Amino acid sequence: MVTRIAFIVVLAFPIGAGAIPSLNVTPDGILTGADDVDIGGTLFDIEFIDGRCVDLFDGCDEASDFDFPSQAVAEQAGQALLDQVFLDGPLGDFDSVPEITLGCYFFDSCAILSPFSVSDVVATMIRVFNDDADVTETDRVETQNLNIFTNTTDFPEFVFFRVKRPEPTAAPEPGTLSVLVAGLAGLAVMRRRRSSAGRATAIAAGNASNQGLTTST
Ligand SMILES: [Ca+2]
Ligand SMILES: [Ca+2]
Ligand SMILES: [Ca+2]
Repeated sequence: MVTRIAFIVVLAFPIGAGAIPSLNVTPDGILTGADDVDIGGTLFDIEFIDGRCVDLFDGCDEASDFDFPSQAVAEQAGQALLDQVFLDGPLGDFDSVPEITLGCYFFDSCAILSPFSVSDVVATMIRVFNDDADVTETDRVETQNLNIFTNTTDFPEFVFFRVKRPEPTAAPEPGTLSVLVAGLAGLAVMRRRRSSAGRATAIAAGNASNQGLTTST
């Protein structure tokens, strides 16, 4: 009976609960993020990153700079991390050992932050408080204000989370650019030739019909 229930659970889980996030863990066992985190029914690839709000979130000067630009949505994102990512599992005890999350070096707890609003130089953030297992404080999602110039690299107990940004693509090299320009110039020349050839044909046709008119009269 137990086996049968386990079998049903295994079968039902991927359908009922959506995709399970895949955790990104370095060979040293540090959690750097997770792909396919279910936040309100949409899957997001999340990364943990130290730095300053002003650098990590497009200037950190308006709500549209943020991945989750309302308290409700940001809270949902934070809770999703607690429920789906900060768990003890085969890849690491990411619930009970806060300092194996990238950017967290404090044994006791870690606050993983995502800004959702900003006023002047103070951003209001969601704070996923991941506590270690053996103290009375429990994991929770709350809010916190932080100066937009505060660098979480300087704080062992703070790190940001955000939607993973695409790898920066290399700017076209001068060689590639000159080939492109030459190609465009070639197209323009061809177009010009084609239109003057067209004009010549029209003139020739016109002449022919004129001649036709003169012979018929
Ligand atoms: Ca901005
Ligand atoms: Ca915990
Ligand atoms: Ca940090």
